Formats: sequence, structure tokens, C-alpha cells
Amino acid sequence: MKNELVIKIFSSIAQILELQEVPWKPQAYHKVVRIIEGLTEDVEDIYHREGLPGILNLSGVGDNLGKKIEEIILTGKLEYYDKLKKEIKIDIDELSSIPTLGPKKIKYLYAKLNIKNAEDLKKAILQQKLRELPGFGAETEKKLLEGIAFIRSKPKRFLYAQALPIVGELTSALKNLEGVDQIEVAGSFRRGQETVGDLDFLVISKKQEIVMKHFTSLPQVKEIIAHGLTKSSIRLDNGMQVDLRVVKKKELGSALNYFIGSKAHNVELRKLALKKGFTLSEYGLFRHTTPKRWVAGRTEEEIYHKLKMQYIPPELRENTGEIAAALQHHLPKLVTVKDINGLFHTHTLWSDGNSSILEMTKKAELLGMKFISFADHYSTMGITNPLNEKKLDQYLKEISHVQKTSKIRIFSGAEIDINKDGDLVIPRHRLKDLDVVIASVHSSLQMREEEITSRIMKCLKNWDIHILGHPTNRLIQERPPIQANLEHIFQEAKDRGIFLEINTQPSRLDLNGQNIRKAGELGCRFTISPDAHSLQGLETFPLGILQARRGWLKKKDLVNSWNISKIEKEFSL
Ligand code: DGT
Ligand code: CA
Ligand code: CA
Ligand code: ZN
Repeated sequence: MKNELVIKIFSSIAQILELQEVPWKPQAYHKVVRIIEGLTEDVEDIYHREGLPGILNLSGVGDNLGKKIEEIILTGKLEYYDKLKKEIKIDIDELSSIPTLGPKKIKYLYAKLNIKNAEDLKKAILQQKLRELPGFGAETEKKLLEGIAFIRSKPKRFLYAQALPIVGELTSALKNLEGVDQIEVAGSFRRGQETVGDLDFLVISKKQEIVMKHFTSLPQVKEIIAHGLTKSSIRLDNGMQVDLRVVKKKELGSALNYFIGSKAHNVELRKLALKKGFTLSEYGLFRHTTPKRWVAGRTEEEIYHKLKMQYIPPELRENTGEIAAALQHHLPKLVTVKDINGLFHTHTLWSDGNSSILEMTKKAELLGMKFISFADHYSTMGITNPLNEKKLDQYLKEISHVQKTSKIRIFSGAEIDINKDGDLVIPRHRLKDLDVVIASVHSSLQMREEEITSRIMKCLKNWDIHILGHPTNRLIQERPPIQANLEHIFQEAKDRGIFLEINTQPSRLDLNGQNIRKAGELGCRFTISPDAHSLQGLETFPLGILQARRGWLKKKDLVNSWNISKIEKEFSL
């Protein structure tokens, strides 16, 4: 399991190189980080199966960085990185994790005030030293102090996408073991939560001793936290804790129900069971008589059935109304991965993506899609190599050209920056040349609530756009959401028939389940948007389906499930 390590080392290298003002190189490292973040498989597995060529086959990974990935896989470290770290005296990882603090400022603060880490920075702010520097007012000091508090309050949780390959690996390691009849993953992972604290597995087996011995001696185990007959816990190399419980076949349903959680859902469900004359525990559903009589527990379905309610999908089990809805048989029929016909929001070589229009189209086809929609950046600042008016015609020409030989429908489009004033940075008359217009905020994320809300509202009101890209701009555990009044924005999007994006980049997942549900209740509709910059990036779309399900969405709420003529009609300006 090396994805996280590669990501950590490469991000860190990119930051150091940025600080040293090395041109181009940082971009290359960032690019590879994005590719690996988008992988649904571990680079180590790819390497063991296909060797270095397998790594070099990941689009965007060149010889030099490919060999560095190989070194990390084989040795767990990278000499080049250790050397760089020695050269630089600043704790770049810590400082750059503070929101609003970029490499330029870090460098400047080191030069002026000898600030090497967050603690130095905090001291300098408290002594009001920063406000004397040009470009650093009292407001900046306040923001940075909040930023330091933000990184320090950050709980150590893993992204869902980081857990995904681990769950796959552990499942196959345990599934084939002698005496294991069935294996299930429970906990927050099974509920499709955007982050997971630890992993919870259940197995059915009569050979507890063998199972536990095998589990605690897996090669990935760094530390054995507990070793028992029915429950063991281990810690993996990357720090993640994994709990394993062995249960009886007759109890699997009730144990799953308990360990899938959430805790809040369990508590309510138990109360309900009591009201109906039962007791519910991880061992089963029992009639509340003396002696207690077992009535259900083999499957989760039979437990919900005996309680005279609908089966509740794990993604909904957060005690936010799902129990009442299930009792009234009013749960929505949730959208599934199979309902998805195509993908929105993909980048190519025409802006900061790693693959061509043709390659991305073929990949979408391989994934079973009937359409793909391109959205290269149209920007006047910040983003590398954006589209501009001059490039736009050639870009559209290439899309038409690829369409001629493609089996799937290709929608043209662009992801256009919303500037500070709430306008799109494209001449208005060019919008009609695009099938799909995505408007996104990429800069000035720090604006106060009224400012940033009216900025986005203005864009939604005055411009003909189809999709609002990554509406809150949060990066999970890295960057807080923008301060906008989402309810106003959702309402405006609904009134103007603008779709809200469910961005499926693993650390964005933006909108998330909660916000999707709020917007859905207001009548909004949504797109699943991988925001892919590589072929692998396209594979992240199922992460968005989990969020959509956590947001109680049905098939028809997602444009991606519509047929092509309906989309064409809806999107024609
Ligand atoms: P995590 O690991 O923080 O991402 O969240 P979970 O939901 O996976 O929580 P975890 O691993 O502590 O426990 C797994 C499930 O076990 C949890 O979702 C519900 C159940 N559970 C744990 N502790 C309790 C408890 O004290 N009461 C009840 N009713 N259920 C519990
Ligand atoms: Ca857990
Ligand atoms: Ca646990
Ligand atoms: Zn974007």
C-alpha cells in the first residue's frame, strides 16, 4: 500500500521546488499526485503485476518520476527527497498545509522574520510582526491564525478513496483463507462516508483461532493493538486501524446492522424495537418475553422487515429522518452506479489535463459510458495553460473531429472562472459555441459571506451557465469551504435550472452528502463530475454516487442518468 506515501513525498517535493522557484518541475509532481489520488488500485499492486512499465503506463507519469515511484515502492523512501529536505530548513509540509499560505509567502516570511514552522508563525502573529510587512495586514494575521487553529484541530481521518484499495486488499487476503465463509466490511466505510476513522470487518468462520492468527500476521501489519478470539485490532503501515470480528452465521445480519452503524442510527433503531416489543443487539432481534426468543438476525433485511419498515441502505443510516421514512415506506429509490450514462467535467491536454480528447473519450467508452463532456479550463489567471479565445476554435474543432469516429456522444464545453466581480471571464457571445458551460470559483476564496454569496449569485443570475462547479471549494481536511450562503445559491440554481456539481475528485467530494440533501429538498438537480485530469481520474465517478446516495438522490435527480436527447434539449441555450 504505497499510494499515500508517494502522494505525501511528491507533494512535499513539489512544495520545496516551488519554494526554490524551480520552473515546471513542481507542476510535474503535482500532476502525478493528482493521478495517484485518482487511482482505485495501489501503485504497489500495479508494480508487482506489471513492473516499471505498469507505472509508466499511467498517463502522465514519465521516466524520471516513474523511477522515483519505483524507488518508493521498493524501499519505502526516496533519496532525492531526503536530500532536498536537508537542504531546506523550513517545515514546508506544516506551513503549506495552512490555508492561504502559499510558497511565495512562506519564502518571504522566512527571509524577513525567520519563520520556519507554524509555531514560529503563531508567535510572530501574536507579536503583531506580520502586519508591518507589505501585503500582510491585520486581516491576514487573523486569517493565518485561524489557519493554524484549523490545521491543529484536524482529526486524523482517512479519505474514503484512501481506504478503498485497502478494503479491497484486506478483503481478498481474508476471503480465501481456510475457514472463512464470508467477509463483510461495516462501519463508516460501508456507509460511504467521505472520511473513515478506522475500518471494521466482520467474518463468519468456525475457525476463529486460525483467522485471527492470519489477520494479525498479515504483511501490512505494523502493530497489533489487540489479539482475541472474537475481536482483534491491528494498525497498518499508514497508521490506519483495522478491527476484525468473527461472528456466527446466525448473527451476521444483526452484527452487520450494529457495526455498520452509525451509532446514532443504532440507538434510534433499538428504541424503536423496544417500543414494538423487541430487543435488538448485535446478537439478534429478540421477542421481549421471558425467556427472550430469537426472531431474526441472519440478514439485515429480515430485521427491518420484522420491525415493519423498509430496508434502510447503509448510506442513509445517520439518524437524520431515515427511520421515520422507512416506517412510512417513503424512502427514496436511491441512484446506483449502473444508472450513470455519461460523465461531465473532464480536462485534457488543452488545459491542465494529461490525456488527449481521443484518449479520454475511449476511456469513457471503456467505462461503459454513452457520453462524455469536456470542460477544459477557460481562465485568465492562475491555472496553467488555460483555453483562451484564440485556442477555443482549435479545441472545438478537435472535439468535432474526434466525434466523427467516436461511438459515444461528445459534448463540448469549458470550465470558466467566475472572477471577483461575479462575471465569467469569457466574451459573452462565445458561450453559444459550447454545449456545456461550467462556472467555477478558483480564486479569492477568502471573501466574506455577503461578498462571496453575491459574487456567485450574480454569476448565476446574469450568465447562461449549465453547471456550478465544485460549489463550496472545500478540500477535505485541507481547505475549509467558502463562506457562501449555500441556501441562497441552491435556491437561485433551482430557479434558473442550473445544475449543481457533485465533484468526485477524492479530496473534493463537493457537494457532499449533507449539502446534496439540502439542495435536493429545494428541488435542485445535479451532475456527477469526475473533474478528471487523467484517464484514471475518470474512474472516480462512483465516489460521487455514494455522496448522491447519502444525499437521498434518485436516478432522475442526476443528469448523468438521462438519455442523450433529453440532455441535448435541456442544455440548448
Ligand atoms: P469511524 O470509524 O470514526 O469512521 O466511524 P464508525 O461509524 O465506523 O465508528 P466505529 O468504528 O467506532 O464503530 C463502528 C460501528 O459500531 C459504529 O458505526 C456503530 C457501532 N458502535 C460503536 N460503538 C457504539 C456504541 O457505543 N453504541 C452503539 N449503539 N453502537 C456503537
Ligand atoms: Ca470505523
Ligand atoms: Ca472501529
Ligand atoms: Zn475547477
